[in-house]
Amino acid sequence: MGCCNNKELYIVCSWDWDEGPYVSLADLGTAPAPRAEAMAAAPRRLGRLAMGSLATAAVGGAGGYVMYKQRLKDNKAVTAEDFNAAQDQATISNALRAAARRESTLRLEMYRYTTCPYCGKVKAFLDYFRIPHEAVEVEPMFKSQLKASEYKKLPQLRFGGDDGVWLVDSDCIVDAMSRAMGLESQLSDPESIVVFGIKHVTLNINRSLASAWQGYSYIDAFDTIPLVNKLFLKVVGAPVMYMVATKKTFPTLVKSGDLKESDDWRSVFHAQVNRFVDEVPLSKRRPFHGGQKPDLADLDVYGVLQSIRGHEVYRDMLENTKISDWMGRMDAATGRTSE
Ligand SMILES: N[C@@H](CCC(=O)N[C@@H](CS)C(=O)NCC(=O)O)C(=O)O
Repeated sequence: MGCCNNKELYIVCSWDWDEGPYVSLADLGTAPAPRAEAMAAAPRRLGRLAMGSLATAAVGGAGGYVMYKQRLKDNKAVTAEDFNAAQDQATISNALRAAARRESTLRLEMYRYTTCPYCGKVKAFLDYFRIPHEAVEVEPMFKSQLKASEYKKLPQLRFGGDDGVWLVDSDCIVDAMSRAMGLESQLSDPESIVVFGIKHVTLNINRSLASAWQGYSYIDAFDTIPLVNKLFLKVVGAPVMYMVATKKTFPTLVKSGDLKESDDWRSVFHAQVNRFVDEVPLSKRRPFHGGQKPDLADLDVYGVLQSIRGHEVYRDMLENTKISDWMGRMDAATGRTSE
């Protein structure tokens, strides 16, 4: 994902911000109006435009809110535990063992959003252990790629293609894969680090409308997603994410004592990142949390942070915290080329 999103925002709104009132208002008419007439008509047109914009925003906002509520309901319709339990357990264990040995004959698909921190954890795990898989990008608005699954959250693994079995929920996936690989002890994972700031990452990405919009620019890279969905996602999705961050996530974090009303979100996020580096402490001699090799804490934190790669918040973090050397080492360990 690139940092060109502010430019896109500018393009979407350019009729409004960029042009002088006389030129742009005359351009809005069908026939060229004489200057005096055009100037007299200008306030009326401006009024109509303002009303139109307000109505569109209100309809978009209300529509977004209804969709958001319905989505919360759908997401809760079945739990990950129940969904996983309903799968053919023998097929899952065989598939997991074969995948762990990298000998699977079954197709392994990982359904994800690029920007989902939970998906990032699973992706980092699969990449680090070189477990062959196809990443299937789910279009976040309508999630049509998930038609075959009753469970509606991501990440999800599917073994065996169309009629295959599913394994969902990042913790369930990583636990099951670790067990299949006999890795429990190597991958000890202190609770304090597992929960590494997913909410803080989301909060920072959605701290303003422009930032939330940029959070969706990654979608432009996927040709499988129709243009109209991309636009809808930005126009409706970004404001919804911004509202959720400011009106829901932030008050929840204040209530739970994770944040104070007066906290600067960016500084808190950076302090958290530095704490991860300092706690070990990470250095050339101790390159990973796990020592000479990454452990699950390394993979979790790396995975969560990959969900914002390419966003301004990621660049700012690399430049203004101590994480950058470790990030380079993790890129190399997971086979990702740093850009
Ligand atoms: N406990 C789950 C949480 C997964 C989750 O909340 N994923 C988000 C994306 S980051 C999701 O799918 N939200 C529902 C949606 O997009 O409708 C896990 O660890 O996998």
